[in-house]
Amino acid sequence: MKRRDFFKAAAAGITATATTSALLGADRNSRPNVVFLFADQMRAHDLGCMGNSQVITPHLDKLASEGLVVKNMIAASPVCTPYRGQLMTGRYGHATGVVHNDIKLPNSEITIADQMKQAGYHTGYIGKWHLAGHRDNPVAKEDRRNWLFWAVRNCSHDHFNPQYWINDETEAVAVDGWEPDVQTDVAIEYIRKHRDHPFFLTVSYGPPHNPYKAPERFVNQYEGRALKERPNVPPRNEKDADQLLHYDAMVTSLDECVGRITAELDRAGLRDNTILVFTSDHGDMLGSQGHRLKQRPWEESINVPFIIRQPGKIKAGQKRDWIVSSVDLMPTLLGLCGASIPDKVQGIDQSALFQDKDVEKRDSAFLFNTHNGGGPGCDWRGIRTKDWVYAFHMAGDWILYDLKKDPYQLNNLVDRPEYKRKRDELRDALDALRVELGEDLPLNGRLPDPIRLPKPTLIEPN
Ligand SMILES: [Ca+2]
Repeated sequence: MKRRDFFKAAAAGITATATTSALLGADRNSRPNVVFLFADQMRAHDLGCMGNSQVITPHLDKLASEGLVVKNMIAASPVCTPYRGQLMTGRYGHATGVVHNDIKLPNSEITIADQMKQAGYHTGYIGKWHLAGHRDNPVAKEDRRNWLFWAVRNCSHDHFNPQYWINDETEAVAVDGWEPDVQTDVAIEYIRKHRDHPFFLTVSYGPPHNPYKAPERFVNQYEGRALKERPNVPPRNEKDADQLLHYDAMVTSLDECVGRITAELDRAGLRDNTILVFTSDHGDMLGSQGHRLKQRPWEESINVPFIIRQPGKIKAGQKRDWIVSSVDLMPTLLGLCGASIPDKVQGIDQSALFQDKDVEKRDSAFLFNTHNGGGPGCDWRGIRTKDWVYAFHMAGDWILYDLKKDPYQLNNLVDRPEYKRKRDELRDALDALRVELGEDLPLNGRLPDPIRLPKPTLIEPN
């Protein structure tokens, strides 16, 4: 189907669900809208506003200058389905059962869309869902969890051949075009149709997830730029030589989409009454430490972008080193909208912190991964503070880094006797967190792949 025809079908789907919005109750000005945009597999470091001078992200950098950047936004379980479970429920995977990919979110869990709908919002979800317990079939209505407008392909990374199920359709529609562009068309139409009523729109983009292949027009923007690898990437195989280029170019394609959405909010007169978020579910090692993809405790895997703009409420131009966990997103968004937060939520409502009305409540983030669902990585648990990260696996201590002195994690201090005290302190804190959060799952499976670095360096003890 041509992009234009798909757009018409999606617009009809938006109109069909929009008719219910009059029944929801809240007035346009009583609640801020939310546009929650998230990438798949994008690292915090791949943004101009995070100090990366080679990736082209003008719209995201502008958004950052108009809002708040959190530099330590931590994916508590750095892989798709567990992150999405946390985003929906504000609860960790060990509590909901969504501990690895392709697990269905139990219908007994209360979702962010349930709460937003109850607060009078219309809800819309576009893009990748990955909480249905399968990958390719349409998602049953009861499993859409109160997302009223729905244009979803549950899980695919065929970004050049997007397909969607709209609302209750049983047949998928295949669309010509680059997936984020098509999704952004629909998002813009959703915003237009809902400008007179509070809405909560989530767009779950696919890139820069592998396969590492971006459209030529974005790759061309990098012509003449020599892209430098992060200092913790050992030499690549020749076949992977273009990975970083295509990854960065995919990020630039999302940047353009964000630019289109911000322009539409301006045009619709909704800029000031809309909370706009850009983030990602987890990062990508892209060769750092000799590892690829995600499910690792290193920064490239756990630290994700986070920009939030709310004119007049969140002071513009802030860059903060606060620790925020992915499990905090649900209660924080509910808090910003004045919606009620369910009792069983484990995350922290950071809305008052973001709006400058409170002090920091979190000094560490709990990290969890299990390998049972396949994919890279192994079973491990970890703790990330502003200055340190520590993790263990089934055979014992694994990593310890001083992030202030060693931001690229070139010196694993875990076995260094002079850091024993720090290691024990973090391990105790992690043990305490596990008890507090009720996590005691056994660690099984396999040991991690070895760490590979370009060349050893040495960090001196404190
Ligand atoms: Ca993912």
